[in-house]
Amino acid sequence: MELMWPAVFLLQLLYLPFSVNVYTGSGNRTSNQSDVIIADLLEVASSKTPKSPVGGKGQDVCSIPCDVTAKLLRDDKNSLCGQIQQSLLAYGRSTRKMIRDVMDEQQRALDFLTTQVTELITKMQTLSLEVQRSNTEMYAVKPVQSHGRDCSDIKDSLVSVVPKIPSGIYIAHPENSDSSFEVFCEMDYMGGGWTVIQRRAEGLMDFKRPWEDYINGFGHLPGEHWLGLSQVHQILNQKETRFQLHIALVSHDDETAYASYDDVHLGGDALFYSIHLGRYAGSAGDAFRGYEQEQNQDTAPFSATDVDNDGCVPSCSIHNRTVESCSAQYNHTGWWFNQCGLANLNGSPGDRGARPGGGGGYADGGTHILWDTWTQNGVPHLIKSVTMKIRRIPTNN
Ligand SMILES: [Ca+2]
Repeated sequence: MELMWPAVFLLQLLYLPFSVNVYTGSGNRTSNQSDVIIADLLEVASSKTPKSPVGGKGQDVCSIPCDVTAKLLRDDKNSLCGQIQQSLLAYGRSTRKMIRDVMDEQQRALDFLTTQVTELITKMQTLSLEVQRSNTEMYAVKPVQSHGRDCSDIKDSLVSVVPKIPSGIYIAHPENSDSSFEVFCEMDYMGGGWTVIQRRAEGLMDFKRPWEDYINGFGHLPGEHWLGLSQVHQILNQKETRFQLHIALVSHDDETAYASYDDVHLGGDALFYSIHLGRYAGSAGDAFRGYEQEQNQDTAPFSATDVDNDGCVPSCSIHNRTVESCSAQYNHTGWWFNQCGLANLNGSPGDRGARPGGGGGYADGGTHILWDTWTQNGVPHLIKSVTMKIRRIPTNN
């Protein structure tokens, strides 16, 4: 019976340190507490062992000497402490792995959500463009298969046979040109016969375009678009014709203004489609020419973000800023920039709140539609929409 005590204590020792470890969560404290437990157990063992008076009856009931038992217990303690430390290390490793796994899982979930959000934004933009297209197409109907050299010519040829000529898409085939292309004709505005060469409205069409796009045109003819320098040049370059340019502006406050030039023509591709303007008339001011010589864009060649023909060679200082590329400065749009000038109708319509102080001009960083001679209390209007169109000037010949 006496031999059973050490065995029982050993079994208790096997379990106690683990339970202590779980609740303390500290390897150092476990080691100290194991010492205490073993000391307690030794004390209990000695109290349970019947003590006999020295030299009395039953003196040698302790068949295993107490110092041997203590040594066994110490060995077991050391062994258990080692096991506990190994367990703690394994526990730490598995915990770190678990945390890593959880974080990886979270990252995967985040990546998935990011992808979904991006897809939704793309879908929303596509839908917005569709809505814009369907809104504008309701008055464009379908391309009218009438054609002529330009919208003025088409109007002249239809006016005697059609009571009311509708605005919409027609086919232009300029004189001496070997190509024909679609154009949007405004047949109601100021007598009709206008070929639209540019239109900004909602700002959904991206006008940050390379040189090639500005040459060939982009956008939707009934809505926001740029007809293309090549096409405009073909129309303006017809023999024995003169064209006027009309620019109609609408501000975010729904005020309107216009600028008109009684003559306009473009240089060819070798001259980078430089613009040449006649006399100005209008209510918006002559932003093409500006107030000072360096602001004058008349005769300036066209520039885009990838073709720099502007007047900043190699750079110019505008409002204490060094500017090398006006296109880059003006939101990577294309225009007849000089240094850089007060006009850029290819900027973004933007929103009312985007411009500090509510005004226009260079201070906004040049991302907006700029026609900075149109001012109110000395501050340029914030422009919501613009249309540029050309029409033949009747000649006596
Ligand atoms: Ca430059």
